[in-house]
Amino acid sequence: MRFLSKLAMLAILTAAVPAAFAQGGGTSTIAVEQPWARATPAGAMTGAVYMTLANKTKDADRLTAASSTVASKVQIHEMAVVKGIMKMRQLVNGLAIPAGGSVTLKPGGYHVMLIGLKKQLIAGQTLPLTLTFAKAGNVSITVPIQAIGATHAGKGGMGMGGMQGKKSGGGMDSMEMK
Ligand SMILES: [Cu+2]
Repeated sequence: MRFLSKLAMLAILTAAVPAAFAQGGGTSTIAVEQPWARATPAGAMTGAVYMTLANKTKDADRLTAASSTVASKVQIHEMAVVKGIMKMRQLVNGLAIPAGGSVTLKPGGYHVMLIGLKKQLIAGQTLPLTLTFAKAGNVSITVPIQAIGATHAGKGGMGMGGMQGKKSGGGMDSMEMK
């Protein structure tokens, strides 16, 4: 019964958060701020989406999954330098968002990976993305697509070309898992 009462409490908390906090997710307790995706070259099979996730509650939450109609598969990835080489891996347990804190997904770090792109991502257009949180549930957002060279972090270098290179060096499926 403890689980049920927790659920009820969550429902109350959720209802108390103004809808304006979340783009497109009227009942979410996670704010998705400044989402953007990087445009892709013709024929690219992967893309990346970045954003800041702000947790407005006193409970830690977790981004556990994502989906989009423009990709056959969407994963939560981390990019890190391992022995001088930039590598990315899937965060199979999701991405933690601390209570009252925020996590920024940006080039060279965390990102939402679009795998098996069904269409080219063109700058100036948008793509739909649904994020699934352990507690906040589903949040659907519209993600603006920015030019290939765009970077909000102020440091370029990790373009889609690099990701494509990774792909040819073994493929996404053989990527090292956590
Ligand atoms: Cu990735």
